[in-house]
Amino acid sequence: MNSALKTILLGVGILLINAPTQAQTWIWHGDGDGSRSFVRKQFHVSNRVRSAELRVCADDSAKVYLNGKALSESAGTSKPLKADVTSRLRLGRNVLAAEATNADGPRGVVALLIVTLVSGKRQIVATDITWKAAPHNSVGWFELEFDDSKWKSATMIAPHGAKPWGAVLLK
Ligand SMILES: [Ca+2]
Repeated sequence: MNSALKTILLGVGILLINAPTQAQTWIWHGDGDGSRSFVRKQFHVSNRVRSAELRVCADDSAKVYLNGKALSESAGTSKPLKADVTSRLRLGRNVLAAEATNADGPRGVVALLIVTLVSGKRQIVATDITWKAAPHNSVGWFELEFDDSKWKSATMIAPHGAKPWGAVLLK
């Protein structure tokens, strides 16, 4: 293969990899202070799921829950969570939640869930200010049935890819 073609293919590859990563942002609650942040997002799956991949990273770490079930105890910058969650999604309402903990310095949590439905349609659930966030937990806060209407909208810390973390979800 000549080098020009290689460059073009590499460029297309990078575009494809980066395409679903524009939306997700590092989030936290309130003013971005505090050593722990509880975040959650309800979303709707309208058709049967062909495949679903979840990636989550927190500074410094996070416990991650999908539909009330724990997926990871320690999704952190050195080892982001990367999981096939195809069998864990359900038709209708779902909830993705994370308890992020910061030891010191920068803090935040970023998540990207890419769902491909049997129809071929792709659905993306990514951390942004539409997530709910709180400095304290409540009973059942990571469960589907939990009423998060009193929780505030999450605060954006930085876009995914920004320093000091870089594109951690693509590693
Ligand atoms: Ca930190």
